[in-house]
Amino acid sequence: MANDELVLYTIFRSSAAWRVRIALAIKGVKYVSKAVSWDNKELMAELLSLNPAGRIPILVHNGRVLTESLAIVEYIDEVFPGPKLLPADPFLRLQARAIALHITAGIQPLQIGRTQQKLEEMAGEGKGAEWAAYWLHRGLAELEEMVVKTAGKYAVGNEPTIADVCIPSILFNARRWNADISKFSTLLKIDENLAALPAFAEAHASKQPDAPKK
Ligand SMILES: N[C@@H](CCC(=O)N[C@@H](CS)C(=O)NCC(=O)O)C(=O)O
Repeated sequence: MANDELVLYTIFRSSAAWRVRIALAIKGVKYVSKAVSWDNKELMAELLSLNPAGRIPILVHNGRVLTESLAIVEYIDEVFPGPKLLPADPFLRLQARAIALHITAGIQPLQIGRTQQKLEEMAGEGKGAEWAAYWLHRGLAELEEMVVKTAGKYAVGNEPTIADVCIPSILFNARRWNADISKFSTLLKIDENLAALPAFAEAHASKQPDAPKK
């Protein structure tokens, strides 16, 4: 794996790219980070040629184009050695995937930029942010109830899984859009435990080369 070439199309605060950064960091895999800017026409043409959905993350591994963050995380887990993100036990694996899907399919698309923009066009200025805060709060309230049943130190038991890969960025978005998450104590504790792990710290939005300098 020493000669593998990996290029990640990313943006520092993209929640979907953040998941892939965590998975790569957990496996200790080095990659080249290509910061995307939606205003850069040349880069956008390149991105669209790789992913017709025009979305990030895109991971190019030895010339193979990988899209969809959860599919990429599973690929990374299968291809690279290191701690496993999908538990060996089928029921624990289901729980980890169910949490990951609740976040990535059940919450994230409702609060993303393109959803907010369309809503503002249809319902008026300021409605996009209000909508995002509502769905983040509701989706995370549901998630809190889920993790109360599954959590140990992390979302499912005491080892980080694909579920945990999805947690820091959705809580970051909740804070960004002013959703009140103060009562979700299990989620907040998991987030704190994850933040203490070097791979999660390294993948944080604030640590990315394209993050605004303070
Ligand atoms: N289901 C996709 C979602 C990807 C996604 O929504 N990416 C965002 C950044 S977090 C994006 O590219 N947004 C640009 C757009 O929606 O046009 C995944 O998990 O990879």
